[in-house]
Amino acid sequence: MNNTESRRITKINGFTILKKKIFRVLICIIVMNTFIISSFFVPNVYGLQEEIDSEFGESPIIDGYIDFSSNEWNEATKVPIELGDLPISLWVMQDEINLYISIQFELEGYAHKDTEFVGMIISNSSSIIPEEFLDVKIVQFSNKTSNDFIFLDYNINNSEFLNDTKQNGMGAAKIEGIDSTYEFSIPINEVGGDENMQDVLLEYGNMYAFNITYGETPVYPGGIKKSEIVLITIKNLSITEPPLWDLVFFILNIIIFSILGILYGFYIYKIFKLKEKIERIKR
Ligand SMILES: [Ca+2]
Ligand SMILES: [Ca+2]
Repeated sequence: MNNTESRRITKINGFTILKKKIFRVLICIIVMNTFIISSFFVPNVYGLQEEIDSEFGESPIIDGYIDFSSNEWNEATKVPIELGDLPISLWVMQDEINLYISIQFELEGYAHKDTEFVGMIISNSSSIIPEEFLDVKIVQFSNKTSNDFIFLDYNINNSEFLNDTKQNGMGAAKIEGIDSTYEFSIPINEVGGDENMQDVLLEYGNMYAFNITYGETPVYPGGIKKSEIVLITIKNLSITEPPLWDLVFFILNIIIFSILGILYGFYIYKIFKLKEKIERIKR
């Protein structure tokens, strides 16, 4: 190979390396652009909804009255949210058996209708797609002056609100002057009327979408005038267990698995010994 040929080959190799480098840089640019552009188009499922973590606390009395003298709802997670153009206070807490939700807002006297209601349409999961909302709890006023109301439990089938065969949970409310106070309790880990899945099963540690609704006429869902979806996470029961139990459980696990390991080792050892014995007899 003469010098000219050698220079030509070096040049070709250099050009090939350069082409490879350019190709790699181009691939990197395309991948980065695809990532950046796609991030604008991936729907942010949780981004728009307020996320609320439930807190453990002393069970409130569901009577439509917040008893501050007994520190009722003291441990609740309290968040302000906008129900359309209506600012409300949303309080969330739980004990071992129920999730508790309180909704409070102010309306001028003339704006409080006799048939005011507040409801919660509950999703089967954290998904906010309409098909996932299956369970409805409503406190419906029939007369605000005499404070007459009823608690209603519905299930949704093809967008139609159907009465549950059995009501699960409780709800109560009070309208005093400009103040409306609603209190709800919903069982955790319990399915009511489960033959037809009439309630959503709220499980510890899971997040659920709640559509908080306000309306003025007892027609559902047509009477709903304002609503807002929030995501509520039910706190895990195990978090409240004393750490001592976790430690005891951990130690017990180690002991049990150590014993099993020793027994298994002994078993293998015996098999080998038996094998040796058989071979000796054969000889
Ligand atoms: Ca109360
Ligand atoms: Ca229901």
